[in-house]
Parts: sequence; C-alpha cells; structure tokens
Amino acid sequence: MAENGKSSTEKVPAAAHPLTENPTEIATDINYHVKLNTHFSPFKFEPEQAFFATAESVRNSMGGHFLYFVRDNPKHTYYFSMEFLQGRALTNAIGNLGIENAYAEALNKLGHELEEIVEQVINSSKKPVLVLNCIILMTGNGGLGRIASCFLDSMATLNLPAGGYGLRYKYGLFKQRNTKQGQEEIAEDWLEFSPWEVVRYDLVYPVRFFIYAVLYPGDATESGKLLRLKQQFFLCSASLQDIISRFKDQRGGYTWSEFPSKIAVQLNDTHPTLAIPELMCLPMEDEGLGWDEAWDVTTRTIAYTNHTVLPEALEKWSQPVMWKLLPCHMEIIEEIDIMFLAMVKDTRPDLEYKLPSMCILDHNPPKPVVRMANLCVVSAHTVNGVAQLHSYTLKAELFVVTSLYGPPSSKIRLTALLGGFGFAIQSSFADDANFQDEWASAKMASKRRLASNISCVTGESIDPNSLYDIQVKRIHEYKRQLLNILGAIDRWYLFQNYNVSVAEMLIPGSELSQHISTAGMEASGTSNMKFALNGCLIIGTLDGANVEIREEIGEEIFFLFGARADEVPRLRKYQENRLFEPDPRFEEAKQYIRSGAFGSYDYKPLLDSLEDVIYRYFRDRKRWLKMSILSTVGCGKFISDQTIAQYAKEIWNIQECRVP
Ligand code: CR1
Repeated sequence: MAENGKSSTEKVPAAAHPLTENPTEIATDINYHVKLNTHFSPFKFEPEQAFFATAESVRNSMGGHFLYFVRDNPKHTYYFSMEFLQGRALTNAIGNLGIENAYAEALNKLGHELEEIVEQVINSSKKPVLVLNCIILMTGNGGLGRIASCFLDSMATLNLPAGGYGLRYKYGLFKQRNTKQGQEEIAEDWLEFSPWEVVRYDLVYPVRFFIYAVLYPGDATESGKLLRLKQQFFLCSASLQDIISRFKDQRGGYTWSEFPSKIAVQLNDTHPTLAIPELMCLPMEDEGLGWDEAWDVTTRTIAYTNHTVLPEALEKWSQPVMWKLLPCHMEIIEEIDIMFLAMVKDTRPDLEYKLPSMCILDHNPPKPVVRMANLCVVSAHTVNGVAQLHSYTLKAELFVVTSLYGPPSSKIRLTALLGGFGFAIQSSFADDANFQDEWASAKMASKRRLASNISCVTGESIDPNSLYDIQVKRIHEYKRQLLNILGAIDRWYLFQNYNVSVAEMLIPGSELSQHISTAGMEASGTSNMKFALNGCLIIGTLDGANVEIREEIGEEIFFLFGARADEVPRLRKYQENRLFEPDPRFEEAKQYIRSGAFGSYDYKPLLDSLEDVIYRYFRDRKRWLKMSILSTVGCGKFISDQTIAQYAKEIWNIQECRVP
C-alpha cells in the first residue's frame, strides 16, 4: 500500500489489449503493467508508477503498427535530424490515437487524474531564458527540431512507410534558470524516466567514433567542435548502415541500382550532411561499387531541406579537422567538388563567376572550410526551403547554380499545434453571435489556464481580460526582440522555461503575437503558424511564412508591420548615412532604460502607431473575435499533415500503406 493510500488491485490480468477504447479494459491493462513492471516495486501505485504503466499500456497497444510495413516492402522514407523536439509523448500518443477520454476515465477508476500523471514527465525542451512582458527569449533552435517531431507524427497519421533517425543524447535537455550571477543551464538526465524506449539488442553497427554525451557541445572550443562533428558522423553512419542492412534483407535479393526506388533520405538542414559521402563510401568500400554507380545511388536517394539563409548559420567545417577525422570522406567530397566545377564550366560558362561562392571547398586561407550546404545542394536530387519567400531567396541569391538541376521545390511548409480548438470551422461562422460566444469562452478558458500557470511560476497575477500579447523566439538580432522590448517598456511580466508543454498552454491563450523579424531574414518561422491557427492575431513583417499566412487568412486580419524585404537594403543605406529619423519614442524608451529601471541593457532602435490600431480593434470585441475565427479558418494549409503529404508525393515518391 502506498503512502497516499492508493494501491494496485490484486489480480494480474492475462494479457495486454490492442487499442481498446473501453475504460474498464484499459484500467485492467494499466494494472497489468503496474504488476509486471520491473522498474518499480509492485506495491506502489503513485503518480510515477501510474504514468509508467499507462505509457506502457499505450505503447504496447500500438505495437502491431511497428511491423506492418515489413510485409509489403514498399519504398520508405527516412528523416535524418540531429534534433527532435518532442512534447509529452504520452499525451501526444493518446491524443493522436483519439483515446484520451478513455484513458482519463480508466485512470479515474484507479484513483488518478490523467492531467496529474502526465506531469511526471520531464518535458523535452530547448533552452529558454526569460520572458519580459510576455516576450520569451530562447537560446538554441526551436522550429527545426519541433518540425522534425511534428513530421514523424504526420507520417504516422498519414500511414506512410517512413520514420526518423536521431541520436539518443544522454543529456538532451537543458533546464534554464536565472540567478543573480546570470543565466544557469542544468543538463537533465532525461533518459532516466522513459518508458518509450525500445532497445534492439540485435542491431549493432560499427562506427568509428562514439563520444556523444551532450546535445550542443560548446562550439567555442575545438574539442566541442570535434565532438559535434563526431556526433553528426555517428548519426549518419549508423543510420545508413541500418537502412542498408534492411535493404539487403528484403526478399528476392537486391541490386544497388534499385536502392533509390526503395529508400528516400531527407536531411533536416545540413547537420546530417555526412550522409552524402557515407552513402558513397559504404557500398564502394564494402561491396566494390564503382564511383558512378555510388554517385547515382546517392544523388537519387538524398533530398535536403535548407532552414536558413543567414551566413553565420550555414554550417562550415574546417578542412584540416575533416581530413584528420574522416580522410576517406574528404577524398569523396573533394572529388564531388571537382566534378561540380567541371560541370558548371562545361555547361554554364555564364555562371562561372558564381563558382567562388558556390563551390563546396573554400580554400581561402587562413581557414579553409567545407561548406556543408553547398555539398547538399550539389548532391541532393531535391532542395527545398521552408516558405515561399525563403525558397525564392535560395534560388535567386544563394544557390543560383542549382537551377541547373531544376528548381528547388518552393512550396514546403510546416507545422501546427492545436491547443484549444477543433478545426472543422467555416468562415461563415465568423459572424455568428453564438459561435463567437463559444469562441470567446474557449479563448478565455485558455487564458485563465495560462494565467494560473504564470502565477504558479512567477507569483504574478494577470487579469484574464487584458490583451495577451506574446513573442516567443530564440534570441537573434534579426528577430528584433529588442525592438519589441523597447515597445513593451511601459507594460510588462515574467515567465520561464519555455518548452512544448508551455507552448500548448501559451499559444491557445494568446490573442496577439509578434513576428517582426527584419524582412528577408526569417526562413519561415513556425510559431507564427501555430498562433494564427489558434485564433491569435499576428503583427508581423512580410517575412518567411508570414507572407503566406497573410495570403491565406486575408490581409485585413493581419497587422502588417515594417519594411518589405526589397526595401531593406535601401533603408539600411539610409541609416548608414544617418538620414534616418527614429520615432521619438525610441529615445524616450532608451532614456527610461538608461535610468536603470530594468538593469543594464544594451539596445537597438519601436513599434509605431500600429499599436493604437490594435488596441482600438481589441476593444471592439465582435470585430476582434471575427478576426480571430477567420485566422484559424485560414490556416488549414499550415498543418504538418499537409506538408508531409506534399513531401511524400513531390520529393519522396512514397505511398500510403494502411494498417490491415
Ligand atoms: C529558421 O530560422 C524556421 C525554422 C524551421 C530555422 C526559422 O525561420 O522556421 O528553421 N532555421 O524551418 C534553423 O534553425 C539552423 O537553422
């Protein structure tokens, strides 16, 4: 008997149930897992045990799904990513399977609350820092890893023969807190408590290095860089060996030339680029495949998604380091570069002047580097950006020469995260008074939930009738948090530790959200889609996916801000020549900061009179609600299921494969 008086029932049922929706049967099944679980003492049934047993019950009931692709041997897609930003696996799984209510009821029968037990999980998250006036600043990437996880969910939803490969980091997560000494990051040993892992003892592949303890080892030190490179190679090599071994195991034997008709590999940004030379190297070394054949297999298998145009974010590896660590792979990369240069000179002499920026190996002293994005662009059969404007920039400015290979697909979009609302709404509902009332009360419930959480975390109480105006982004100058902070100087709050679970509460609870990056800099943005989908109005620049969101939902319900991408260069010049007169409120806000009211901040130039418009709209409740409803209605195209269906058709050439 546990201290809290809860105990498991005495009978051990005979077996687990496949995907039942009957609460009584589920309760029996959970009990079965409590009894047979070797991780906890059998007499306890506290929230930890309940969580573990529930997760195992759900996991086992999904077991059959893992096997069904083996039989038909269809073409598979493998998504390679150095990051997967998962939310709560249990809530996610039962939500997606539509068995949330059944499990909640079953747990009730056993004396537990579903909401309470899911709190047991350490929430997979990236590294948040601080929220000022609901501006949440994160370090590290958010979108890239979150997309990877959403994509896996969508692959499952769409019954696609597809999966992901990533690393099992020991310390994948960082809790972040602010102390008087500054920001502190604590590594979280998240693996301690994961009922979702299944170890496959029979699958072991030799990879030359394995020192991979931390997600983003400090890039500042050489050893940190080396470790990161080793992690990347480890991911690529082990994953490809696994894929190749499955390919060879197929019935009826194999020939290498049919590999690309059985396998598609998608590289999530350049982090897994070493998959390119590794896919050349493995069959050439192990099976004596010739260069031409290996190149053909590789280029027909690999596709690449670019996530950024910022020069400092485009990965480059030191040539000497690569030669030391991966000499054979460097030989292959060098050969690909030579081939590429010759091909451009041969077929497009008019583009030869672009080669210094397009070639893979940049030999310029003192730091000769390998440009990973260029290697991907040269070798992948399809390259895509993550929003229309971004794909256009890639083609027009960054990778001009790639148009040799046909245009990169330009219509790839991302993710969505539904918090409070269903999706079967039509625009005709937007004016319906009853529907507006329901909408308002759903929003109010989400705002109260968020307010109560903020109050727990910070002790601050927030009036649920106020306008909830949110900006959540990793810290970067182009995202212009400083601009927002200056604009927010006379209105403010505090929050911490942003992660997927916080997002699930924060986004539905928001009414206005800031996406004000300098136009042309944000490849896509992903939270903009989630906010808009949840009926939160966007104030934003014509940048990344904002452009398409505005197009979809209608320009009259998007608060447009700032200059267009094509105006930015002129404005920069203008500012350089000191011809630019900032709004006097910039000066006032800066004065206020200098007075020491917020500690010692550094800053840059403020939201304009747009805010007056926003507050006027917000006070007109009917108008605001209508805009909020229309925002959700217009966001259908940003659901990740749509994106993945498009990838499956246009890039991977794979088909749905239904569970019998
Ligand atoms: C981009 O900055 C985009 C995400 C997901 C980021 C952001 O605009 O929404 O990718 N890029 O596509 C990135 O993390 C390493 O590059």
